[in-house]
Amino acid sequence: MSIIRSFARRALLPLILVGAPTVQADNPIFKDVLTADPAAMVHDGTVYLYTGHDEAKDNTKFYEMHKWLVFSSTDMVNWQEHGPKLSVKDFKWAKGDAWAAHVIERGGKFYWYVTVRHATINGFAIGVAVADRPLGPFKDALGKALVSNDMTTDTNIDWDDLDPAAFIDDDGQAYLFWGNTKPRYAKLKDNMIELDGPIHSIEGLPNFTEALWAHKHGEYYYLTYAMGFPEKIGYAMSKSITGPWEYKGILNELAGNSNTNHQSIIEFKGRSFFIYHTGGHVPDGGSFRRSVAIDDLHYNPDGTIKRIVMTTEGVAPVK
Ligand code: FUB
Repeated sequence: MSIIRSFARRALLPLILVGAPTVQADNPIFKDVLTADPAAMVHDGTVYLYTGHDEAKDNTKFYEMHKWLVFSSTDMVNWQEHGPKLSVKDFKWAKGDAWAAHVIERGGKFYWYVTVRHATINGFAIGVAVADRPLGPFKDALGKALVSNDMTTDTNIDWDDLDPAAFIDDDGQAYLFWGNTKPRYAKLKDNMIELDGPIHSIEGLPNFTEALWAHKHGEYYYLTYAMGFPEKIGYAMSKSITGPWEYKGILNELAGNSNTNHQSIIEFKGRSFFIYHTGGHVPDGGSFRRSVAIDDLHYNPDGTIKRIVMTTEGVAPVK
């Protein structure tokens, strides 16, 4: 980065932007609020970024998360903060833990799949809220969980039903991916708020921990996911969204001062982006005080993905 550009970004831009609800892109991209578990969606020339919100006062305890935040950008550098748009309280059947979530559009409606702790069924569960616009207002679409721990009794942990990620294939069939320890998916009905058939487990994702994300690029489908603990991000490829999946290697390194790394991958105006979290705010950041970062993602000619280079500079603006 040239001195002039560096000076402009560090000194001039904040002055120019005084009063405007925007922030710089340098990683981590949001300095004034803690963000985790990013899920990005491109809609009508705008990137909407939905995140969790770490509220733990220090790193000695555990996650403290009650709501989800929304940000938007048209260039991946200047972000507008829209504040919290959904909270655990919007799901009457849930009792806490606004963990990882994902928003997807279908037929002009926006479906926000969330991880929460169920109030009456032991363990984590997945709910879904719906809105007519990307910024809401969102409301619980079902009045009950879409997936609860009693539907997946083949594991002996109660946190295996978390981190939902939806995907709509070219033929219009929608799928929901999720899981901790055991990766799972099920078809969604066209209404996006009911499972359509059995819950399947996914083979071919070694060392799977959590944070499934499904996307397609060219002729290939990709499943990225957090592996091991502390987490690296690995990925697998397939010619079909239902597999078989072939593991292709590590995509992103340990996030340093965060045990988790939770990724989201989008294509926007001809470029690909890897959006993830780190323990960003050194020295008060860490595993329970995380911050979202964005770096470029590049494919090889054979469809495999180059290893991510995590930076503090962040990405150049999209034109
Ligand atoms: O934010 C809470 C949990 O940490 C998420 O559900 C996981 O993906 C991990 O990032």
